[in-house]
Amino acid sequence: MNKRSFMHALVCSTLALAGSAALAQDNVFKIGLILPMTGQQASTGRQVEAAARLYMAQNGDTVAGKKIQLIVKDDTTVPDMTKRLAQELIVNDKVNVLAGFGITPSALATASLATQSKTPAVVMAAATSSITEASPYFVRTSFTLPQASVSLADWAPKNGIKKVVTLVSDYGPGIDAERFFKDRLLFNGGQVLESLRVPLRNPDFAPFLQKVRDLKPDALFVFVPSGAGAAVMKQFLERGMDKAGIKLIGTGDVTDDDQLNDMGDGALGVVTSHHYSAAHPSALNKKFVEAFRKANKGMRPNFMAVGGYDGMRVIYEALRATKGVGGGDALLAAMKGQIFESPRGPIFIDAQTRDIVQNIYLRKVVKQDGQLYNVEFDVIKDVKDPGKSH
Ligand code: VNL
Repeated sequence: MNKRSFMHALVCSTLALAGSAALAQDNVFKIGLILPMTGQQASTGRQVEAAARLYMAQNGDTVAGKKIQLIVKDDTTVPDMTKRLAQELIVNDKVNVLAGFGITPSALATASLATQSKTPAVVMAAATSSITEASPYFVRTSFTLPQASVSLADWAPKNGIKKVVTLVSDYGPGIDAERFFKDRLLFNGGQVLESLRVPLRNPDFAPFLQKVRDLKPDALFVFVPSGAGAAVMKQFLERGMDKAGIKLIGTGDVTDDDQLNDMGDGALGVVTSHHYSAAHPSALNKKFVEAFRKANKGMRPNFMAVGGYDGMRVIYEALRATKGVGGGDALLAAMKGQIFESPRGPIFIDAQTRDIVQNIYLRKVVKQDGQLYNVEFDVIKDVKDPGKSH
């Protein structure tokens, strides 16, 4: 055995041991929640952590005789760090479950560790379709970009939008959004004049928007990750794109509830498709939004928060179903097939794909009581990830 494969074997056996050691720990059930609490995607970490803590405050910290311990780690939005933290959580802390994952590269960096240690890993934020295929231990409670994008491509040509330019962040979820929006728009008789990609790190949208202006599409379709939407909106308006007759459309990441209310009236009328709006008109959501605000100095929950909240529910119910005695495989089995009402609407964890099936809503930015909201005006029910059938 050479040194490298020896090291590999050592890491594998350490991970395998860590997996069984978790069983031996009697009264504590540990959830390792890895999030970007600092760095470019810090708003996602803040939202998911707040929601996880709210879920625990509302549902108690003892399940099936086990005391739930939430261990939050900041990966600083750096995937290598996510991986290192996951390894520490598995080997040293002997966590029963991993969770969080603010961006796709962070989830992908952790896939092999989850697989080797047989640790279920609940993806609460990241949304590239292929993530759940990278490890059989991934279960997703966020959404996928193909899921969110195709409905908008069905809506657009029926509403006078035939020629579109796409503008996406140049990584997993952006590529998914671009491809699935475009394929569906072409299928519906529309046209994509150009597909532009901006770097994920410190993007400058200005040169791209100038190009869009010159191309004069009916609309600009945008995907940028949560936290970057306000910058796009600002530059879109500053360049007078709306006055030039170009509409802004996109997945709901761009009119993120975390930032929407600070975007100003220029955001009014923007149509997006997504799985969650803080304005979703259900009794359960009203209660969720109110409790979230109360616990977080008035902060409005966004789609990341709901992914964290529902992810905790999936973990709690898996622990309950396995009566506190199940290892990773038993917990994973108990996560598959869960079906329940979320603040976003009814959701279902597809047992085959471990991915979420949920409603996708068409929404328009509207002012209600002096505040900007994504108000839902149509719904496509029980949408599976279209990325899985490709
Ligand atoms: C991802 C997808 C991240 C959608 C996002 O915000 C988002 C991802 C941080 O998969 O990296 O809105």
